[in-house]
Formats: sequence, C-alpha cells, structure tokens
Amino acid sequence: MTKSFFCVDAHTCGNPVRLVAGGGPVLNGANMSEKRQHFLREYDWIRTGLMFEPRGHDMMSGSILYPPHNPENDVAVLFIETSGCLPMCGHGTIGTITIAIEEGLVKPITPGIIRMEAPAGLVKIEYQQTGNKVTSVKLQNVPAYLAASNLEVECPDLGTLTFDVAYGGNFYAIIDPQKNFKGIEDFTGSQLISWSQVIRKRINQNHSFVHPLDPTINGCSHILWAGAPLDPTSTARNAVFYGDKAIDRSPCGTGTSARMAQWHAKGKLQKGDVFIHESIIGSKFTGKVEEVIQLNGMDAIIPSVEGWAKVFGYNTIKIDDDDPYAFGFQV
Ligand code: PYC
Repeated sequence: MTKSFFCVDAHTCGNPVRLVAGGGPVLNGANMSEKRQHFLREYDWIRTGLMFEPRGHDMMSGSILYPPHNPENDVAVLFIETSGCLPMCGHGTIGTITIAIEEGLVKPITPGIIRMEAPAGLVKIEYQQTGNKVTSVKLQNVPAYLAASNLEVECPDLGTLTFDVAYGGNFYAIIDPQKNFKGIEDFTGSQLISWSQVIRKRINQNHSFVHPLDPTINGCSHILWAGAPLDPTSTARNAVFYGDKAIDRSPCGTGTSARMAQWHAKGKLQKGDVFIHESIIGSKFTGKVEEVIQLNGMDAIIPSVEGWAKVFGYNTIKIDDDDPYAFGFQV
C-alpha cells in the first residue's frame, strides 16, 4: 500500500519546517494533548517516515493542522519532529503559520491574528504580511518557568557542569558559561552533540521534570548550551540540542522562552524587557517578557518570540510499504 502526504517545506531562520497539508490522520481527543497521545500510539510511523532519513534528516521538523476544538480559535497543530511529537515548538509555529497564511490553509477569524491550539496549550499569534508574503510571526507562548537550578551533571571531557532546568513548552537543561565550559564559541557542533547525548540521559536518570497541569509533558528533552552573541546588539546566543543528533539552526522558540523564564527568575529580565537570541548560525529571534504570572503557585512568565520563515517548496511524499525504509532510519 502507498500512502501520500502533500507537504509544504519552509525554514524558520534556517531550521526546517515540513507542514503536512494533506494525508495526516484523523485523531481522537478533546484537545491537542489527547490527540498527540493518539498519534503517538497509532501513527508515529508517519512522523518517522517523513522526518527521518531517507525522506528527512537529523534536524527535520514539521507539523499537521487540525480544526480547532474551541470555535473561538483558528487552528490546532500537532508538531512532528525527529525527537518525537513536541508539546510546543517555536520555530515550528513561525514556519507553520507562515505557510498556512501564504498558502491559504487557515483563514483567521481576525486577519493578522491567529489563536493556535498546541498540545502544550493556547498560543496567541500576530503576523505581519506584505502582499502574499508573511514577513514576521510573533507568538505569545504558553507559560514558562524555572523548574530547578544549580543541578550538576558529569560531562565527558569537560567534567562537572552546573545547569538549570526551565520549561518553555519543552523542558530545557540550560548550561551557562562556567569554569568547565566557557561558551559555545570554543566548541564544534559535533562535540556539543556527543556531550548532549550523554548528559541528557544522565539528567533524566537522576531527575524528574513533569508539567504541573499536564503530566504527559515530562522529561528534559533539550539541552541549551549558551554562549556570547556574534552581534553585540543581541542579548545572547545558544546551541540547542534536540532529537538524537540535531542542533537547532534557529534560535529555538521554546528554548528562548525557557531561557527568558530562567533569566526572569534570577532577576536578570523584567516584564517588558526584550531578549534578542542568536542561533548557532547567527539567525535571531526577538523575545519579550509579556506578563509575569503564577502557575500552580509558581512564578512564571508569558514570553513572546518573534521571527520569520521562508516557504521554499511543495513536496508530495510517498510512503510505500514495499520500501524497506518506509518508516525511516537513523544512523
Ligand atoms: O523552536 O521551539 C523550537 C524548537 C524546538 C526544537 C527545535 N526547535
């Protein structure tokens, strides 16, 4: 049997977004968190087939659109990636909204504004358009908070590293410059990837991170390595590790949100402050602390993240069950 998926490919500040506009499965559930669980139980082969090699690659990331569950909202989104189905993805949202508007896949109730249901919660979006082109997308993310600070992990070659864990739609271990790690500028992407593979396992063996309102969101999935910005007008730079071998080419929307929550908790960022985050390739997101709130008795922020995406291709992808690599592979 052959299954076909009509995909639109884009990149957000350098990181891929493959929007599955046709061929996605019908999912059961009263919200995107429940639909995410259904997808993971029965349809994960679609994710691995479209994201892993030979149809994708280590950094591949995408989304599938669904009708909203609340008629006040415009769209619901499932994120698919080499790493799994993320509760929330910032670069994925910026790319998905750019594609959806430019290709007419979503007709917003109010032009310029989209209320998007993600598995992690409601994300409010403003976008700018010139003619048919979307020039920027600003997302107001789900609440972000510092979950733990000053934890330690043994890292191959580097020794003991101190890290914080913050939530910005996914849980991030944030490794700031310190005695045994002076910043990402001293290392190659391959070194950061091989250390991340080891320390993420160790972190999850020794600690548990669970979202207070949705226990299906758990585990430290991403490692954010910090460094000095290339452009002195930026606030900071990062290399975010995800999946098994990926470093985000964008500045990472949920990582930027997590890092702003960490900085806010440490008194380094206040309501209204702007945080310009650079990626490993120097592309930028503009973050801002929009609100300071309480989440289940914890201090949290509502972060916003703004960036751009470019649509570059239409791709009808077949998954044929006589293909030995129908469901993809990773090396
Ligand atoms: O932008 O949130 C993000 C993201 C997560 C993983 C890769 N990018």
